[in-house]
This record gives sequence, C-alpha cells and structure tokens, in this order.
Amino acid sequence: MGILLTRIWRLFNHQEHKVIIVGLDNAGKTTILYQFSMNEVVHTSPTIGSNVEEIVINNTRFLMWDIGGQESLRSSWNTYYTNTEFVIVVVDSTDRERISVTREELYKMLAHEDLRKAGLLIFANKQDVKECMTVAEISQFLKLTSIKDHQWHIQACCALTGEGLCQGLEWMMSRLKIR
Ligand code: G3D
Ligand code: MG
Repeated sequence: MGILLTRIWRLFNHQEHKVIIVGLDNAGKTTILYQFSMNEVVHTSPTIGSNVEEIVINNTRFLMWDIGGQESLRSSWNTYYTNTEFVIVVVDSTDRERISVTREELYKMLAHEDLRKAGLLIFANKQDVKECMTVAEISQFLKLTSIKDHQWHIQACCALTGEGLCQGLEWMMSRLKIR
C-alpha cells in the first residue's frame, strides 16, 4: 500500500512520467519492458491485463505499463490513457499480415482526447529476423508522415539483444527537456 501511495503521489507531482506500451500480441512488448527494467531477456507468456514497472534513467522516473495486445483486450486500452505522456507502439517487423491492424489501432489511439498531448515512439522490433520490414517500410505502411498533431519517432530495435532500445528512451528524454 505504501508503494502504491508513493507512486500516486509522484504521478500527481509530475515526478513520474506515465508511459503505455501497446501493440498487437506477440510484438515484443513484455520483452521490451523487462529489458528496460532488468536488462535481461525473460521468458514471457501472453500478457493478460497489464504489467507495470518503474524505470529510472538519470533521475527521471517513468512508470511503464505494458498492456495486453490480444484482440479481446484492445478495447480496454483506453482505460490506461489518462495522464499518459508517451505511447510506445511496438511493431513486430516480421508480421506483414497484421501491420494494417496496427495502423487502425494507432489512429484510433491518436484520436483519443486523453492522448492529445502524448508523444509517440514506435519500435520496429525483431530487426534481427531476416527479411523483416525495414523502418522505412513500416513508416510508409503506418503513414507516419501524416501525423502532424503528435510528436513521433520510429526506432529500429531487437528486444532480445536490447539493440535500439536506448535510442528510443533517449528520444523520450529529449522530448521531456524541450517542454
Ligand atoms: P507481447 O508482450 O507483445 O505479446 P512478447 O510479446 O514480449 O511476449 O514476445 C513475443 C515473442 O516474440 C516471444 O517469443 C519473444 O521472445 C519474441 N521476441 C520479442 N522480441 C523479439 C526480437 O527482437 N526478435 C525476435 N526474434 N524475437 C523477439 P516466444 O517464442 O517466447 O513466444
Ligand atoms: Mg505481453
């Protein structure tokens, strides 16, 4: 209870920045969250509900929510939106079939009032897999250049090795500085 109260206190004092990690099931969200928090690969199972971790970088605290991505859970993503400063969308770069589903979910989210001011970080994950989609292809599929009302950044990564994840966090840190 004490920890919960401390977290709520920090959130209201804006000392802690709320981040939600979304994307379709199997994209690598939970693997990314645990790379951030423990710097190691954990064996994941499909997330039912959500996982949450506090990540501290250079005295900046992020409260990161990893939200289950199965179809049945996507309709409840909006219950996590209040006070969210960054949305991390994780894309499985090998999943060409469902990139259009990701695009639909992305634009639904961006239209939500509670995310009006949120920054958008897209991780093009699983770049270690041969013949995966490139950052350029994913940007095009997701029509990222049409997004004018949110700050956004796309970053290639491999959650298994952690490659690219720090660059994504650095972008988030840079956005905080210019506010
Ligand atoms: P989710 O939380 O978005 O549903 P998970 O996804 O983090 O549970 O990951 C789903 C599967 O993708 C896991 O494999 C995980 O190891 C794998 N994965 C995550 N990131 C990468 C990556 O960068 N490259 C590769 N090759 N695989 C990745 P399993 O086999 O455990 O289902
Ligand atoms: Mg998961």
